[in-house]
Order: sequence, then structure tokens, then C-alpha cells
Amino acid sequence: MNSHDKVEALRPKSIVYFDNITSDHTDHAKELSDKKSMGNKVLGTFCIYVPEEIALAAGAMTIALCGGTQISIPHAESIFPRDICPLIKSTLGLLFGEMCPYFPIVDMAVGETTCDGKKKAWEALTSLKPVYVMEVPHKKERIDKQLWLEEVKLFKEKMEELSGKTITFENLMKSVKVINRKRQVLAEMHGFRKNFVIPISGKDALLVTQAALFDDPERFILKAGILNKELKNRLDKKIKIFPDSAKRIMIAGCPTVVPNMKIHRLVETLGSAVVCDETCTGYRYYANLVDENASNLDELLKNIAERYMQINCSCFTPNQERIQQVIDLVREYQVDGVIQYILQYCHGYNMEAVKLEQELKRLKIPTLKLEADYSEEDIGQLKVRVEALLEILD
Ligand code: BJ8
Repeated sequence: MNSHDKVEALRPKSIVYFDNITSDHTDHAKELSDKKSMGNKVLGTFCIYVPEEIALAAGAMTIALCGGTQISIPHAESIFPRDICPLIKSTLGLLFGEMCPYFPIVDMAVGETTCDGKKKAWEALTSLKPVYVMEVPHKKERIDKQLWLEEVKLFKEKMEELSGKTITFENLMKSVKVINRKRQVLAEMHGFRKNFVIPISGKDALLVTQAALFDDPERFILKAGILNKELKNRLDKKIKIFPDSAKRIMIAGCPTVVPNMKIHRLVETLGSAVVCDETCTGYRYYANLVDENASNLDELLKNIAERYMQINCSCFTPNQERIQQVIDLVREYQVDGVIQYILQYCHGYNMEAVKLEQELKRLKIPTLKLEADYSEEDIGQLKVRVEALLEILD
């Protein structure tokens, strides 16, 4: 049995739940549809900047609609330019090509002003659904934070209007606690990857994070708690799924949307382990909690706004916090090498990669930038480059 087969054979038993939730979308859409018939609204989202605490307080269910599949891209390319990022193309292809089982039950899509491609995608989407756009500022100065707080308050009002429910201090605090708990269980799961005995593969950790983006939060907390117990047990018994020679790799940059896991698959097929994801399908999603120390609705909304302003997306300038965050994570997760994962045509992460690479090289941390789309055509070339990085680490 080669090392990759061993990793596959030693998948945690409780991962089955996450396999199902990230693959059986028809069943999950039916579940949401049933809840919707009981009066709950469904929100389609595309970015981790949308405060799910507020949606939950209004009784709405959020579902991440970002596309990670190549299948829908030809349809998007028949309408939109080819030279936009695969995440946007895949998403638009799924929605315009009527391939997304969730979209028909979505009451409102929530876009955001992060990158240019997305901003224009929301305009196109208005022909299919009501779309609400949150303005994410691109700097983090006082005035930007004020604007963002106003945006958070406007989103609360929009959710009240959509749901017909009033968001109170009490119901918002309840939602904050639920979503904080969800981020905590995720952080605990990712935390196991800091150890030399790595009890879960990078592919599986990614799957679990992906599930957090559209599963019912309370059920997710329960299922992730069961997984965490299993992983803790593995640590206690020193059950490791990677060989001692496995190099510890961080993926930094663009989100990795399932089923597109090709970089994780490549690294782990070559006998190394992805131990940290500095992406929105990893650390950026679960890091930082909303401060529960608030005594009224205004204070709580302020705390929510502050938590979200700590996300370091490349749409911000300057974005030194993200560079520092990568360095801190390299140390925390005892990373041997960093792969910057850039989706083709993502100018924000691609430009920022230059600065990050300079900083990593200054600190003598081996790094590699991979630009990729969702197709399988570049696998051979990507493999050669990953092999070259792993050789340096030997
Ligand atoms: S907070 S990373 S989820 S915007 S990869 S569509 S940036 S061209 S997804 Fe993102 Fe929110 Fe930022 Fe995170 Fe544009 Fe780049 Fe494509 Fe991207």
C-alpha cells in the first residue's frame, strides 16, 4: 500500500457525514426546501464577508453558492468573457445553466463588492433573482470601518424586511453564540493539524470546512464535535496517517471550492501533507469570533462588524495583516513550504503573491506560486512544479 492509499484507508469514520453533505446536494436542497415551506427564507451567498449571524437571527438559512466545478464553465463562457476567474465562471455557469439545485429555492442572493469580476457578476444575476449587494470597503481606516458598520446595519434591516422578523438583541446574541461555536469546532479540527501526528488529511479538513459553509449550523456543530473526538482519540493513540517523511505544506491564497481539490490531491498523492489552508475555505473562515461582550443591539452589531473586518482578503490595500498572518500560521502549523494557490485571472491574490513571496523568501521559507483553473489539463505541469518544491524540502 503506498502512502496515499494509506491516507485514504485511514480516513476518519465520521468523515462520511461530510462526504454526504458536500456531494448529495439534491437531498440537502430538498431539506432546505422543506424548511422554507415552514416560513424560513433561503439566502445564497458567495463570500465569507456576509454576516451569517444576522441572517440566522432572522430565521434565514445561508447557502454558499460558489462554484468549484469545471462542468458549468462552458455554459458561462457561452455568455460571459472567458478571461475571468474560474470561481466566478463556474458559479455563473451553475446559476445561468440551471445546474445548481439550491438556486431555485433561494429567496435572495447576497453579493459583495470585493473583486471586479464579482461586482459585475451580481449585476448579471439580477436578471435571475433579487440580489442584495454589501459594500465591503477596500481599506481598513476609521472611515472604512464606519462604512462597514453601516453596511452591517443595513443588512440587518434588509433581513428584517425579507423575513418579516425583527432582529432583537436576544435573538442576535443567540445566533452569535451558535456561529461562534461553529467556528470554534472548526478551529479545533484544524488545530489537530498542528501536531506532528497528523490525524486528518488536508483534503478531508477542506471537505469539513466546505460543509460548514452550507450545512445547518447546529447539526454541523454536533457532527464536527463527533469528528473532533475521533481525531483526539487518534492523537492519544498516536495514529498518524502520513509517513514521518511527509513534508508539511500550507496552501495560501484563493478559496478552494469543492469538488476542485486538485492542489490538495496533488500534494497528498506525492506523499506530503497539507496541514494549513490560509484561504476562505480554511483559516479565514473560522478565525476570530464575534465578541459576545455586549449589552445591547448596537454594541452587538458593532462587534459583528469588527469581527468581519479582521478577514484579510486580497481586495484590501494595503494588506500587510495578511502577509503577517501567513507568517504566523507557518510557525503555528510548523509548515515546511508554502504553496500560493492563485486562481487564473484573480488579479488581487496574484499581485499580492509577489509581496508575500518576497517576505517568505526573506525568512527562508520555501514557497511556490501555482496558477490554476478548474480543468484537469494542467495537472501534469502542476505536478512537476509541486515535485520540485518537495525536492527542495527534502
Ligand atoms: S473574502 S477571497 S470569499 S472575495 S478568486 S472571485 S477574489 S477573482 S473569492 Fe473571495 Fe470573499 Fe475575498 Fe474570501 Fe475574485 Fe479572486 Fe475569483 Fe475570488
